[in-house]
Amino acid sequence: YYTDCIGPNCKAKSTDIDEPFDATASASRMGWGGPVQDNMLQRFKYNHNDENNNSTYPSHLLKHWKPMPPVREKRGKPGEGGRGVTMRPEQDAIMKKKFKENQFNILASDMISLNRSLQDIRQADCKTKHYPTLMPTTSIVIVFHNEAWSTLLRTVWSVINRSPRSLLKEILLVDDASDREFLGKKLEDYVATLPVETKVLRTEKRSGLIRARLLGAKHVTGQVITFLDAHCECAEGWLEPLLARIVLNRKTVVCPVIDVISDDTFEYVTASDMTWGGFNWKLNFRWYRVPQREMSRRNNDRTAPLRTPTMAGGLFSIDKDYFYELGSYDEGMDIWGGENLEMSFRIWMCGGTLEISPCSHVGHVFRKSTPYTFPGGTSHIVNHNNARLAEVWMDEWKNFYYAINPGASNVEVGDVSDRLALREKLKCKSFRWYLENIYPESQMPLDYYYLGEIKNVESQQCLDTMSRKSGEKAGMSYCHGLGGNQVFAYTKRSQIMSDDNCLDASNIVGPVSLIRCHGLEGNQAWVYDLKEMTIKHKTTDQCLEHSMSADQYTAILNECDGSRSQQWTMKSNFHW
Ligand code: UD2
Ligand code: MN
Repeated sequence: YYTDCIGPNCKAKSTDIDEPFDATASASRMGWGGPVQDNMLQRFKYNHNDENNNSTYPSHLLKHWKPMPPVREKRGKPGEGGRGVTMRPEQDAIMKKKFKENQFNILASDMISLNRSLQDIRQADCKTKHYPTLMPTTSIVIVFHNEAWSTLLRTVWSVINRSPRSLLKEILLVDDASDREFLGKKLEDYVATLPVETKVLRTEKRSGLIRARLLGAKHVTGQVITFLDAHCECAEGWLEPLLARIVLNRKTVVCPVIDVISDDTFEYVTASDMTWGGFNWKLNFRWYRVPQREMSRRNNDRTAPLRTPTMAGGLFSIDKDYFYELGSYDEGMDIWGGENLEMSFRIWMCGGTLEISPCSHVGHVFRKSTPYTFPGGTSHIVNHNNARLAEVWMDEWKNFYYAINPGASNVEVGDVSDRLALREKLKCKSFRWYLENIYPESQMPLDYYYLGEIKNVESQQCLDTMSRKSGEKAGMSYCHGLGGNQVFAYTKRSQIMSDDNCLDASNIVGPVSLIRCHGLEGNQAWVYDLKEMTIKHKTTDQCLEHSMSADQYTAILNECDGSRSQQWTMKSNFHW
């Protein structure tokens, strides 16, 4: 997925909005008579600016933040410069055995220095950007449950090595009831030797990442909270662009571009800065390509902050006071999941801004599955968290979630009255407003006629995605009435869609397929005729038919002939 940028937008010339700036001259204009001292910055309470999203920082107060003195490149040592490491074949067996403990290759991580260097992977224009002279301090909050020693401490070292000391207030490590011995006293002894104040906090019992972050946030003394996962590496210049946005508007929540640290070799691989965060009906966070609309808003400047509908969740900076004003996190959410979309919706709907800063890069080890336990069962917990966010923030669009994920309707949501009261108190806008203004490209149709199963009159079977991927043909099967793969929305844009795929007639005659919705009508536009009960392909005027001949488990496109195999009902028999 993380392909590099292709297509016309990528070549767009970046225009650097910042003017050149002489820090010394400006400092004397401010009456300081010399270069800005680090301790002055620390005491400065930056100017809160709430309302004006388009404000710019006075250019005479901008400076070029000098890069940290680079960590001495230990050429030849494994993994330096972000390179991956390779294992000797005889290590294969033990590597595989130990992989499960963390769901990444711990042998590779252990071979690499905690202090390893990385390439400066930023776009050229990012390296010469000027940021406000006076910026808030930040505390880094890293929560973990049974994280490996080397990944956790490489995260910490990357913060120390690549953040301007004047901006870094402290590092807070929140141990969420790990039962690995080395995360006990030994960790405390180790962090006591670090050059930046680093504390270890501990939850009394397993709390999940949401409540663990809340514990960390409580101890923050900096002006901004910056959250990181426990298996990250911050790249050169990662922090300044995040804090600079908060200076301009403290209701801006800023994420870095999340690069990929290979779970196998620990190679640092740059991710595309042309993707933003979205979500599907199942309420999974997903990366999608940034639409031209947003590119244009940024004048095709690929270094300009990108407004994103949602964030991945683990890596972001937020003004501390704003974090609490906005309702911090939903404490009713357990272990993992849901909090990222919950906070994304809350930010946008309640008057904030959520951005990705393309000049800020932090690597993260993406894992294919989770290494730790979910007490009570993974799907139960994730469904519970997602149901809470759907109930509080999504208005009628919560039905898409319950329809495609029937298991979630039975899950106990718990009390959400506090969160609803918060939404009231903050006078947050509706989910429709969010879809219309922030995320018109969403997979959730704004207006739709129908959400439910589509049943063939003759065979009494239902259209079924069969969990197939985009590009494969649509299926037909016994109507089970449970939703899931048999749920379709018939939208006012004439789509018949299931999650992010649409019924598509790319074969003029023959089976119809399910293809990623493009919203451009064409092969994906259908008209349901209530009286004739036909589903007609708009451009060819052909009818959808349950093929009973060669392959009876598909729907095909055929000349309309009035037969019962071309009649369909759209009637809902779901209870939500
Ligand atoms: C992503 C986010 C993660 C979080 C999650 C949804 C990124 C890079 N990661 O999943 O931050 O938003 O989506 O909830 O955006 N942890 C605990 N206690 C627990 C479980 C986890 O402290 O009970 C820690 C864990 O050790 C890690 C962090 O929480 O440091 C995030 O967990 P993850 O890395 O398993 O989540 P990830 O990256 O799959
Ligand atoms: Mn993670």
